[in-house]
Amino acid sequence: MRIDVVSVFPEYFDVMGLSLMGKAQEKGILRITAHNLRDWTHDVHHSVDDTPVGGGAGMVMKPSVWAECLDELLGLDAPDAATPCAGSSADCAGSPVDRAGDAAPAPVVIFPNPSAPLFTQRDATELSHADHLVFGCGRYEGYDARIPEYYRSRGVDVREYSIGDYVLNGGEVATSVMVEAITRLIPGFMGNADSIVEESYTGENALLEHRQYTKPAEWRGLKVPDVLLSGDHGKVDRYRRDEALERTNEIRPDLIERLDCKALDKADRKTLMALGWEVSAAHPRRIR
Ligand code: 6GU
Repeated sequence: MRIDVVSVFPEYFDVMGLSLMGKAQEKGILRITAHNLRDWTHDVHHSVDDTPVGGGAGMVMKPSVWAECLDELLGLDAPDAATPCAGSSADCAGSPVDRAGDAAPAPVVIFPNPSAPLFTQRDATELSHADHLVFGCGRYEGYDARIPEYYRSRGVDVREYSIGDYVLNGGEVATSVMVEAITRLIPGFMGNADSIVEESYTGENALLEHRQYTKPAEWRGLKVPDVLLSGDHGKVDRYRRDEALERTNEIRPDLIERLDCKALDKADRKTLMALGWEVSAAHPRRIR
């Protein structure tokens, strides 16, 4: 997978050479390049932003600089200046994407945006199958809305995502989060594929994970639950599954509401009923 990250602070992404992401790059299954958006400016001040049309606080990243950058990274021809893009998308571009090289795989462009839909494990899984991702990190009050609009009109798959209900100073940290969530799902990235399957939020029936313990069996007066020491794998699995259901019920009941009842076994149903859920419809429903 090729990942291009564009930011006015490309140094933010130096950390991507560390740990598993660094190893994946050495192994050649991943290539991450951080670019400085100011490299696509032409003025002496290398300015990338301007005041918001309509007024208001802060600065907005202007479309012209982003377009030169994205045209280059996506291998798109700039439109003829004499025939500005207007009207239907078919008028302003070859169809659907007039890219320079035919064989290049379709890239996905992602703009982190706190006012966009939430990025989920489902998005991470889908994007882990892409060949080329381009992340555009906004700063200040954001970026001109015509940037994503224009590239969509050229047939590019453009996504905007928020990583949670809180405000960050820019898209850099959000990009780091998404890149990590996506790249760890690339086949060959992790040593042990099982450790992906068992994690929270993975698969259709997402539950929070059970708690983990290691040795010693008693530490500072605190004991590991006896059942985990029993050697009975069936009992251990059931104990962990019940704990996952109980913790999810407590912390994230919204995830219980999304479970597919058909995918629950008899013991799951019994546990959920004891926790106050009705499990005979498509999804659990709280009854007490
Ligand atoms: Cl994607 N960007 C910024 N600036 N803040 C955020 C975010 C993104 N997601 C949550 N907060």
